[in-house]
Amino acid sequence: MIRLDGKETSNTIKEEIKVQVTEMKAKGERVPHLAAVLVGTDGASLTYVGSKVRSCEYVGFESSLIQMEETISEEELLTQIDALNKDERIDGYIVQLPLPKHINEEKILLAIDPKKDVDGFHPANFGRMALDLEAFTPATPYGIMQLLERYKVPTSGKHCVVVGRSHIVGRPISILMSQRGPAGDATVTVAHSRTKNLAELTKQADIVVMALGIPEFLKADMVKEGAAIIDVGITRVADKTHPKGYVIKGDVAFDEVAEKASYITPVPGGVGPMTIAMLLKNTLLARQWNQD
Ligand code: L34
Repeated sequence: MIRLDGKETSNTIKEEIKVQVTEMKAKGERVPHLAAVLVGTDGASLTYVGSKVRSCEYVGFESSLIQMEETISEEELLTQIDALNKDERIDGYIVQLPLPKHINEEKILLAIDPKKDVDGFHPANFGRMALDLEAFTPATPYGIMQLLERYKVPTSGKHCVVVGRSHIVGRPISILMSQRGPAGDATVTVAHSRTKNLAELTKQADIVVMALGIPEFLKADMVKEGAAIIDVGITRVADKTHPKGYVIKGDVAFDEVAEKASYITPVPGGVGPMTIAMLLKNTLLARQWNQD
């Protein structure tokens, strides 16, 4: 069993980006600038956005964190987005999800200039990605593709079962893995809450991508011997014995599934850190694609 180490791989990618930033600086070029909009004070969102900003500093990017009150109106957020679209110093930005319930997420994502949409959530980017055109690829699926590619996990002609159909993970990874190219050429099945006999499907899979959000849902008796397991789940489960008051659980019962797996991503330290690294990669691409 080989652990797909997202922490280590994300560090490698950050080093690669850092080298490119140093070269940009040496040529007198402006370095990439990422902005992150965070609405409210959700603990997990604060952690993820904080990590994104710190990683920018590490690789030599400029970064801006825009924190807004939980109670702001949709109008106020749209005004902020308009300002970011117009701000020539900002190469790319993200609006951290989830947003408060009174704000229409779809409307917000549509307002982001596709050229600055380093999350790749705008329909223009998502559509371009699905049509094999140059586009920003959403960071989490992009990170999974990088892990598969860098660890040379066989995917061509393999049966991949994706569990979950979210716009951020399940849907895009199912498209990417069925496309031609590295980490692609797989035969993909998308399973979701209405799927019947899920275990029958996952047991046939050479690769399982779990993006459901239910802690330790995938058990050893649901997977084939030698399968590759990608765990995208990241749930904070209350645990008073821990200093933070919670532990982070993936969608996979790691210990028992690891015994049967050929490859497996841990949680934490798997897909999560890769998401951050690929956001940086997209910001570098934004800088390169939108040269002034
Ligand atoms: N707009 N919203 C937007 N873009 C995104 O790409 C995200 N996502 C998801 C939530 N909302 C978003 C993230 O950034 C999930 N996500 C994310 C990012 C980083 C990590 C997990 C999820 C991560 O670094 N995870 C660490 C543990 C961090 C902890 O201590 O909680 C890990 O090792 O898995």
